[in-house]
Amino acid sequence: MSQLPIESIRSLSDTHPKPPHIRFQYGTAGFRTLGSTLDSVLFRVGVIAGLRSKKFDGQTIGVMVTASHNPEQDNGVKIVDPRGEMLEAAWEAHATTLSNAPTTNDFLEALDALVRTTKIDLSKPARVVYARDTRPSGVALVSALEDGLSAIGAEGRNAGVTTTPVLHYLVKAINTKDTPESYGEDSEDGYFQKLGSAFQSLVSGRQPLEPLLVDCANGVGALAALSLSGCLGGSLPLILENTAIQSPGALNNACGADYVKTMQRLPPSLADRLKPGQRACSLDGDADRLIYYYLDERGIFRLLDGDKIAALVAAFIVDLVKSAGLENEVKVGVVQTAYANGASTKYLSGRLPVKCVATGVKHLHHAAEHFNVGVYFEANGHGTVLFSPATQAKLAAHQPSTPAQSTALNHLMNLTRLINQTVGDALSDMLLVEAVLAHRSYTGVEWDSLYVDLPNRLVKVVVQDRNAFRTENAERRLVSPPALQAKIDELVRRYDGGRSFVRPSGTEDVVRVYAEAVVRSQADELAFRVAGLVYDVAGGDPSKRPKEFL
Ligand code: 16G
Ligand code: MG
Repeated sequence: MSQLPIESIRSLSDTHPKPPHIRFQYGTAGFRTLGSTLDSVLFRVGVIAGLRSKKFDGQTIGVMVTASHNPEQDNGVKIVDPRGEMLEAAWEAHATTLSNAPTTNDFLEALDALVRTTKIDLSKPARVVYARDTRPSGVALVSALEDGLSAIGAEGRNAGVTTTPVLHYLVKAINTKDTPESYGEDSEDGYFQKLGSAFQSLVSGRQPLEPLLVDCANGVGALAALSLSGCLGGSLPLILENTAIQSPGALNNACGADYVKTMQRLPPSLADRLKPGQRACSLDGDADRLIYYYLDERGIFRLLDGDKIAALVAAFIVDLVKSAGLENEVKVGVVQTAYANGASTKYLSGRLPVKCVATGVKHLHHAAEHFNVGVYFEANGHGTVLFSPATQAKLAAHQPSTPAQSTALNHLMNLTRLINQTVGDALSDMLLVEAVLAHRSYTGVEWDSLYVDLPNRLVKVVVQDRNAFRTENAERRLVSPPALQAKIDELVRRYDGGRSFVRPSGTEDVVRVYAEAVVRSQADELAFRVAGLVYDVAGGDPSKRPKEFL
């Protein structure tokens, strides 16, 4: 058995010391914090990714340097497993432990323990593909990562500046290259060509689409959307907005999917740009979230969030499956979280199976794998559609018995090429939405009217210890602190169509409160009153209780 290259790790690790007094955590979306504190983490992630690759017999592992929708000064890093999926949970814990080893010696000891407990054969090769978004701190962080890769002797491939979903795609494409499961050419251009050709086949013969305004959040999505638009052959005119990737501080600032969904309003920069009735969408800072919207004829902002996307797409796929003559063989299901608007759950569960899981892409992704076709979206715009391998084989083998069946089957096959199967991609999802709108001849108005959202409100509460909050039933109920859930239930009963839940955030040191009700003022009041209950039980100093918590 080979040994860890102790000396090479030691000398490079000493140039990337861990800052004292900071505790890092590989959370829901990897490590994420102030970019200036992450140097040692990136170095160590390089070493860990190398080991993870050895563990998989030299298959390529991905590393993405991004902090998504966070402000520009933040940065982060996440590891992508060989099939293009998020890192396995057990290794999230290993990554956390290794990132917190105080000294180089402690780091080496922890590495040694990891190699022994997970039985890694160090003689195997290691390959890692990595990319970053447009954050200024990314340049130095990538070079720390490269030091980590060289310390462990991993072969690195720099995919440059690209989106999170492209990096996930690359991992899968590299690992399936020249195999029967080949996922496509292993380059960004190869990916966009694949999406572009699937999209053009899907919309050919339909009415030309009106131009779509795309808010690129002043991030990497601007570059990606530009490349993608070159692969669409004019089938979808894109008007790219918020593309200032060089302007300091512009990233995600008053724009992007998170801003639009949280504020439930138009990015101010689009105020003079969007005409009533025109469709627009916002990407987030690493282009894995998508939110649509439009202004109605009175100029009022209307949101088409992840729930509306799920409703649009799931109903379309169900219809295609039926038209292809496959309704008895291919079952479509939907996965949501507690944040899904109650009206969307009602709309969907009247049509197909709907499952609710805990927040975070990996939970939705895994649940969606249990369906033949699993449509999953978080209300915040993360999501995709998974076609199980058996279903893909079934589509390929199915003999249509009428021309109509054949057309529907073709559309389904094109959807499997259009939709990113590794992780949600804002740009792939955008093409998916546009293809469905073209098929249905829907404008934003008709899409919006599939169901009417219940008014809802999200509130953050700063508490002394968010770990005191524990949930069950896919985060819809609290089991601790004791007795709090009973008080929430008591309150919710007083509101028409009321629903509320409380969960600790996985990305910020706060507790989140969600509430919805039939009337806007009631949704707001319910959210603030539940927030008040939370504050009283766990917030600390009563004199600091926010006054809006009634
Ligand atoms: C992360 C998750 C997202 C989730 C959000 C919840 C990924 C790639 N991202 O951004 O899915 O909705 O966290 O944040 O998994 P919260 O726990 O702070 O509410
Ligand atoms: Mg993101």
